[in-house]
Amino acid sequence: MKTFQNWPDHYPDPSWFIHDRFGLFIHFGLFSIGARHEWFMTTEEIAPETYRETYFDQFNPNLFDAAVWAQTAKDCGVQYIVFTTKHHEGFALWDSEWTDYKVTNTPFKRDLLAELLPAFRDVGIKIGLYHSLIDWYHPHFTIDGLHPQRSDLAARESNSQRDMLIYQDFIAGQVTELLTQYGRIDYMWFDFPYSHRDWGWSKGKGAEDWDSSRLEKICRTLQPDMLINDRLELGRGITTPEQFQPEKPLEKDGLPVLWEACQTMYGTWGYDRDALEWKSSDMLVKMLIDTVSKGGNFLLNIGPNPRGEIDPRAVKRMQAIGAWIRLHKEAIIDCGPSKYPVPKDCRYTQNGKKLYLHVYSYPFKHIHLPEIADQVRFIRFLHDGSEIFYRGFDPNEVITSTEAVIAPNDLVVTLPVVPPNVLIPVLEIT
Ligand code: H79
Repeated sequence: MKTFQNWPDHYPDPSWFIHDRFGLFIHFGLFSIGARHEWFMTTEEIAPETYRETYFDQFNPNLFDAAVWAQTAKDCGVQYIVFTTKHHEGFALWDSEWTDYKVTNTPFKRDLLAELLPAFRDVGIKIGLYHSLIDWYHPHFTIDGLHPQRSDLAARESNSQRDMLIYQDFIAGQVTELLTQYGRIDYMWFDFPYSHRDWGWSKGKGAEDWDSSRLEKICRTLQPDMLINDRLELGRGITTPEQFQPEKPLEKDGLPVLWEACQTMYGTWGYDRDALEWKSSDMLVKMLIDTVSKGGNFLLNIGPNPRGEIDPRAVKRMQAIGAWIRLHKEAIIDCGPSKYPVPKDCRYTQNGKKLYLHVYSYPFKHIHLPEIADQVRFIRFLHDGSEIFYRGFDPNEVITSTEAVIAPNDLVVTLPVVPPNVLIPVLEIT
């Protein structure tokens, strides 16, 4: 097994995660009804009681069909999901015994999680659970700079009556339910905005506040094979940069790091009706490739609407990505970075001896591939399997040739003038 700086020996084998490379994040909750930034409870300083009065009785996603979500995800080519069991707002999407602020008490009545997970397992997609360490609803969660009531002095004074030890039992209890009553869980994704601990009038919270060691122990005991992200802030677990593509493979102390790029389609995570910055399908596929070329997983987010349907704008992108993946799976799944110098506007991914060149910007007929000639026997387009001609160094070449002189271990491939009809063309180099 490969060694990663953030994956200790006593943690379970993460091979499936590295193999799978592509997951789907799903953000769903009361915030979906607000249809704007999923943090609006905080940014608009809406008190928990007001938020509950406004949205709780409106939660009724009666078009929700777990099988449809699962099939849409399957057709998109994702291998695992991460689903929000509880976001910062504190609303539970399963039938928790620890709270009455839960899906089964809304007009919807059904245990959404209990329907969701089997549907995804049925189509062969693995299960990750997102769970927020922050809870803006729980009466014992102390008010801090990220809390909706941060500027409400009377509310802040209530901190003297709030006891995080009680909250610790609550979150431990809820996590225990999730890991005992819903079958095999493959991945636990705790959330805390760790880069924003000093936001607002007081410091945010950290590992001591929710007793991360206890939560980790619960995970390790109840689901020994389950992977876990690093937001318990214990210095281990999968690193999960949000809406940020690193420049090169992540490493720490000279060792590679297990990591996952978490990306949105339009900048926020929940259903955001009026979002303007929708990324194109082309850009999303490029981000997927870029991530794998740097040794990471790509976790692409959707925010279903309050009727329980995936927005057509998201479905369109998922279908386009799926169409690309159908023809280019080999260049993503089980692939990682390559050591060869990469040509301009391209990315390499590699699986063993198979090398894949992803062509982001279609060139003027030729691409120069440095330092690779001695490795190459055949080059073809991946999408249709057709042969691509290439030439290498020729000691007898006349310098006045109209073609560039090629360095000894370099190759030049000749692409057809008319680009193939795929989002990103890929050359398979063997
Ligand atoms: O669940 C998604 C986000 O809601 C959550 N994590 C992902 C997976 C997340 N939490 N924090 N952050 C993302 C980044 C924090 C941004 C903040 Fe802000 C800056 C919080 C407060 C200032 C953004 C801007 C939210 C409110 C204002």
